[in-house]
Amino acid sequence: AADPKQGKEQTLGLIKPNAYSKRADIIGLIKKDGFTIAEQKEVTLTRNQVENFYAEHRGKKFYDELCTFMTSGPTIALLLEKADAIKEWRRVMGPTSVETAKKEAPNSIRALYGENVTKNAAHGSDSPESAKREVGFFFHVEDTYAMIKPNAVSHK
Ligand code: RTP
Ligand code: MG
Repeated sequence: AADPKQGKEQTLGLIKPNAYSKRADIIGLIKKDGFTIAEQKEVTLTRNQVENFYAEHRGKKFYDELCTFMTSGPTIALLLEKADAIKEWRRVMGPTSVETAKKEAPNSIRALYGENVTKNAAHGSDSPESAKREVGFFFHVEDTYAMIKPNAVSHK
């Protein structure tokens, strides 16, 4: 979501479980690249949470392996802010495939910290709509979702 006051955009970044031990290095790169980390949270995702987060991939051949991996250890969730943050963060992460990342973007996070296409170190939202949904998944749900999801506003 763009902030008209600063011209900045928000996106959801994840440091996936395989890169948790490198989180300090990765956060250093993120800051060096000019992102503001507006919020940060450490969470070990449950199977249910991952299946919901990655619901768009349900039924694909990599879905089960992806969900198992994402519950295998702690994840760092980051609310990132920068001009054009969604595209910028995906550029900094590099291609999904670590093999491709190493060839085409050797300084990218996935080239440096990914192990394979599943354990590829990082996640980033791919559109303003998914950024809004994914930021709400980890942060301030009351601000982002309650407005549009009728059954999330009932406190009775
Ligand atoms: P992400 O959603 O995690 O930012 O990654 P992405 O947009 O670059 O890739 P996407 O197509 O959305 O896939 C989500 C995650 O699933 C795993 N994956 N494995 N074995 C495979 O062929 C395969 N393809 C995707 C990766 O962990 C990918 O980041
Ligand atoms: Mg994706």
